Amino acid sequence: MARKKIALIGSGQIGGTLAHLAALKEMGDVVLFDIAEGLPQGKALDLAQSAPVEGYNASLKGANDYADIAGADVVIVTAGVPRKPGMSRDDLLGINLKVMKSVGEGIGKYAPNAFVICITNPLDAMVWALQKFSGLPTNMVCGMAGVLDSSRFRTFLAEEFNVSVQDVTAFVLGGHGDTMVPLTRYSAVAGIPVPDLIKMGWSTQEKIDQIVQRTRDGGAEIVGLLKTGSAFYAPATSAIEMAESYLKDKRRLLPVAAYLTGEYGLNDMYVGVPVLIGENGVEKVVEIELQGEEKSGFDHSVDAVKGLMEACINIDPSLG
Ligand code: A3D
Repeated sequence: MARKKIALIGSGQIGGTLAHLAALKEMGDVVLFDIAEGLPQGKALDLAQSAPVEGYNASLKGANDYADIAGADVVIVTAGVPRKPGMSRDDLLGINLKVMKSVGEGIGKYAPNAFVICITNPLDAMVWALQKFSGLPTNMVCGMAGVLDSSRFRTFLAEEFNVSVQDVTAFVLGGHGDTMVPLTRYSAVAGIPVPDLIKMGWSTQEKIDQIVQRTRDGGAEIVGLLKTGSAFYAPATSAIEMAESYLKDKRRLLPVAAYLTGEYGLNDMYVGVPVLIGENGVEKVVEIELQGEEKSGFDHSVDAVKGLMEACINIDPSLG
């Protein structure tokens, strides 16, 4: 049986980490693509030289030509620019929209059967534009944000409760921005919901509110520390989890920026919702009943994403 092929569009901080993880996990052969000449080739060669030590079997190749991604089973897109201190994700829209056009066309031409995961920010608007530019089916194009945001939430909750991160589950929905919606009611330690843990005296509402805010600001906290770019280890790991669910038909239920056709009362847009990822890509959008502040928070987040989509249409009317 031929090995699977993983194409990574963008070979920067996240792209390089994705390649390393995909190789270590023997997910398939890896092609690193970038417009920067030498960067993908250099990273591919460096990673290939780690294979004898690690003992993994995967070919790694760097490329500046889209023809090299031909036949990819999974494509993960990180092409574009990341944030610097003081910038919001939305400030990246103008530059990254142009990048999505060339990337979408390249994928549409050379990897039309791939499962595509977009990571480029501002995420929800970029994955929407990428799907349109690529022409791929909407169930095969999705965005990574919720797995990362939920993982940040889980990390902080595990610290607060002083329990293993393995026992903490959490959901963060909505757009990947300052308006994202960490759902405390659906977050739990070994099945015990966070509101019950507060009643049991494990924490206070005030502390949980601070954790919710730290989760929302999780990306900015790292940008502020790094100063030269944004987070890359956890974003890469999160996208790999989604890719594995597709390649191995794991049927994981994950928070993902998915295309909506009436779910949550929304149409023709991408936003973070729980979905099932299996061999057919995004197989199902799970509609949970949002209450009170959850609903108003989600609506507010959706409005922010719609505003970004409008800004995209103003720049490129073909998206309208
Ligand atoms: P970086 O290390 O700068 O890598 C981006 C790469 O894209 C660079 O190597 C560029 O040369 C390359 N590139 C630029 N234009 C093109 C093009 N037209 N075609 C192909 N490659 C191109 O950034 P990074 O890896 O740190 O971040 C990548 C993106 O992910 C940024 O937009 C970040 O904002 C975003 N990001 C998203 C999340 C989410 O949770 C959604 C988290 C962290 C970062």
